[in-house]
Amino acid sequence: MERTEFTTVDTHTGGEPTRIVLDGIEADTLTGATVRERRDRFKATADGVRQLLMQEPRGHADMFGAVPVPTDRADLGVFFMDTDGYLDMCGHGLIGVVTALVERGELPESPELTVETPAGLVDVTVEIADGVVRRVAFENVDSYVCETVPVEQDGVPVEVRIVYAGNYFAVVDADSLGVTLDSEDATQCIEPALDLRRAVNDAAPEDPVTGARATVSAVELTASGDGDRSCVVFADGSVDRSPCGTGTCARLTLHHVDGDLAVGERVEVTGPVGSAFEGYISDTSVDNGVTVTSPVVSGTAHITGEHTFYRTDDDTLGSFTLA
Ligand code: PYC
Repeated sequence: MERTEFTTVDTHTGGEPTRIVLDGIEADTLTGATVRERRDRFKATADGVRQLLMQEPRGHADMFGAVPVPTDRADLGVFFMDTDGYLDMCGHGLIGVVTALVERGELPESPELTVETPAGLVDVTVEIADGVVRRVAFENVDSYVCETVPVEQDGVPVEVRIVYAGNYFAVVDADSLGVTLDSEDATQCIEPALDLRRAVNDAAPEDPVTGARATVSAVELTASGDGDRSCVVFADGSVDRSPCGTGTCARLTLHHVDGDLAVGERVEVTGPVGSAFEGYISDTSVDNGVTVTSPVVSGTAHITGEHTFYRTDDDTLGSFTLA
């Protein structure tokens, strides 16, 4: 009987998991000149590994993962995956990976690190005390508002704002979708969010900076009043338990463009299980007539355990998601 093994260290960032693959992936499925190329090669040649580690029975419907890869442009290269595919950037995942690798001695105990992601280079600041990472902040890639897309939800017109923050987000007021973020049951957000993502992507929004099509991967349902709250739905209906790192960047960018957030002013965004990220806009510029921000977001992660996963050749079930 043949057995393949994969070693992971798992973290959670404000309740949201990141399964970090340390060993077991064939090196020739990770080749490329950039982290994006390495991710694309993995996607083309070893997507079964993603499915095996993210989906049931070894993962679950809301599992999230990261694969550290070599780079000579930064201290660390990493790409991100979920039960359904890949994201170019992930804030909670980045906080989890940096926390785990610094605490395990696999990254230098340096307060300043750079990380190459498929979305680009990200600067990271690490607060460490007694060998424990207390907080990780990242300055995301450039973020900007793309456009407002009018869609109909159950015959009712809804205004959806498309924001690039390392991934394309459709940001919408939860009330306008008929859901509340006050409920303990965040699963009520899933169907309306997936319907909205389909409608928005059918409308083919454009990225005003690159001129390319902006394909939305995540929907951010928002509520304000008693502080900023959000619930981000992505992949095939996964709910981010954290406030979502890149989603928080999208939110900060919208606040800034709407004149509600000055450069340097700090805000906290709370996610569906009550955990919060803090953020601010560190700088702005203009590209192609569009206001571009540099959002900084910070949060805390914890290592939850280590795994060695097996796949034996007599295990015919493989991996699956429940339809
Ligand atoms: O933290 O950026 C994030 C994220 C994206 C999807 C899930 N989490």
